[in-house]
Order: sequence, then structure tokens, then C-alpha cells
Amino acid sequence: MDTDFDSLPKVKDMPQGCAWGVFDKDGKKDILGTLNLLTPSVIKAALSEARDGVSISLNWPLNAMSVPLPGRIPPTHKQMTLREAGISEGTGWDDEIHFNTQLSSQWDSLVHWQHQPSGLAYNGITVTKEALSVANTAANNMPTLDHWHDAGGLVARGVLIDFKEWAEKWAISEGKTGEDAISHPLDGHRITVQELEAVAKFQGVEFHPGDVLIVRTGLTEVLGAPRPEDFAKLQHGKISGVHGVLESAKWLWNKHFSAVAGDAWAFEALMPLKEDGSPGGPNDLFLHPWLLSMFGMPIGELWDLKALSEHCKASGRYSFLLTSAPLNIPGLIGSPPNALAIF
Ligand code: UVW
Repeated sequence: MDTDFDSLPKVKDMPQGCAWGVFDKDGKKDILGTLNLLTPSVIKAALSEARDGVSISLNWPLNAMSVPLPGRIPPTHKQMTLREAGISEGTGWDDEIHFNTQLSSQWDSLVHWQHQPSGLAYNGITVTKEALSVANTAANNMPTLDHWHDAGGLVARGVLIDFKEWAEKWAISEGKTGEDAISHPLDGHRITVQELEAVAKFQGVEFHPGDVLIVRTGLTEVLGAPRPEDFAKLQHGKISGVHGVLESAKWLWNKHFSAVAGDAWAFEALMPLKEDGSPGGPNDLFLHPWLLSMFGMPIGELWDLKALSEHCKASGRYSFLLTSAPLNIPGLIGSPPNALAIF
């Protein structure tokens, strides 16, 4: 599916660039979105990236977030003997975990955030408590993450855009030193399309259709061990990420990425802007509705990219085989990605 943004078929009452119906097959409403770009030939090409025998986990620990998030409670992890669990008199252990799927490294499924103000999710579906109660069963036909398992999970070529590394090199080359040379992920820098392209050029990497774009700002490294000055910065609610404007949405679609991810809180820069360019709030997220609802493009957030960045820098290679299998629970809205970068 290589139709560009401006040529996508018009969808009634929706802005130009809405991909509803584009991936439908045999009269059935599609539930995988841009994961459809991962055809056998795209996957075979991605496999050729795995040639050095090095595998790197991109999963931040579930309990790594050291900053309290409203509504997103820390996970609880209970370990118990088999006897305590009422399973066996023998010696051994089980555990139970309770957690919000948006708390650490995660995928946002296509029902996580809807187009505003229509309230419609990908492919025009309406997400209600009733619909989700059906989605919680084997009869689920909503675009939730469990369906990735029917598709064999996500196997793709990943491309790291190490914005943090690039921005710091650029600052130093401009004669900036000390704090001025440090690209701080809590400065709320809005990464433009031109900057994404410039980093790719600097790293010597090209994008291919079906790639997963992964953008590093350095956020998880700060949030994992915040200093007092980081807490002070956090009060302003500014977090660096991809600039939430139509130009970015168009570029992400036109590159035909199968998904996007990063270490930022929301992939896009926070706080978002209102339509008139004035400072907005969480209701003004721009890329979430475009990517999840209009394109069907999943968003990965809070991925741990430190080890990946170090390996890419040392090897000079910024593309790799990416594998990811979310949890397999009917109706799953968000999930740890279980993501691996394999070189
Ligand atoms: C925000 O919290 C802004 O985004 P998400 O719900 O995707 O984590």
C-alpha cells in the first residue's frame, strides 16, 4: 500500500489523509492497520539485518518509572510459595502482577486514543464499554493488540533515529559547552521532519517501506533516575518528542512506516499545541489521533533505547531486525512490547 497521504481515498466527514478502508480485504474491516505493510518480502528483507549475532532488549523494567503518574499506578508484584498460592505442598514459587499497561515500555493499540471530536477509532469504529466487553472475549473484532498474534507478532526492520546523540553533537559543533550542549528530554523540543531527515543522513541510514521508526530523546534515562533539577523541569509538563503538526503526520504516512516508537512519553512532544499554535493540554494531542485512529499506525512509548543507542554508535549501524510480541489477552488496549533489536 504505497498511496501517499494526498491521494488516499476520501472518507466521508473525515479530513484528507484518513486511511480507513485502505487495508480492508474480502469485505472484512481491517483490524491490523499499518502492520499490513509487513508482507513476507518485507519481513525477509528485515531478517537480513540480523547478521552479527547481537540481540538487545528495548524493554524498560515495568517498575522503572520513578515519577508518579496521575491514574497510572505503579505495578504490584506478589511472589508466593506454591504452598501459599494453594498449588502444591512441594517447594517452588509463583507470582502475580497487577499493572497499568501505559506505565512503562508499551504499545498503544489502535483503540487507545480516538479521533477528536468524532470520537471514532481506526476504521470508524466506536469504542464503548459494551464493545470492549465483547472485545474481552474470543469474539473480539476490534483493532486491539491481541490480533498481532494471529499475524505472527511484529517482525520488521527497525531504524533508530538517535536525536539525542545528534543534537548534542550539533550543539558541540556550534561551540556550545556544558549544560548548553546537552539535549535535555524535558526541554520539550519539538523534533521536526527536517531534523528527523538530518539525523538519518548523519547516521547514514535510509528508510524502507514497512520500517518501524524508533526515535530516541534520552527520556527513560532521565526518568529512571531523576535529579532534583529534573523534577523541577517536569513541573512544566514539557517533554521532547516528534512535533505534533500535520507535516509530521504526512511524513510518517508517506514513509510507509509499519509502526513508530521511541523513549518519549507520548512519542509526540508534550505539551501539545492548540490549532492556533498556542499552548494546549492533553486533549490537544495531535499525532495520537492521526496515527492511531486515522492511519492505524501503532505507537510505542517509553522504550529503553540506551543500550541500543550505544550499540548503534559503536557499530555505526542504525538499522536492525526488530521483533515484538505484545501480551495475548483479548481486547488488549496497551501492552509491554517485549521488543528485541537484533543485529
Ligand atoms: C499520554 O499520556 C499523553 O499519552 P499516552 O496515553 O499514549 O501514554
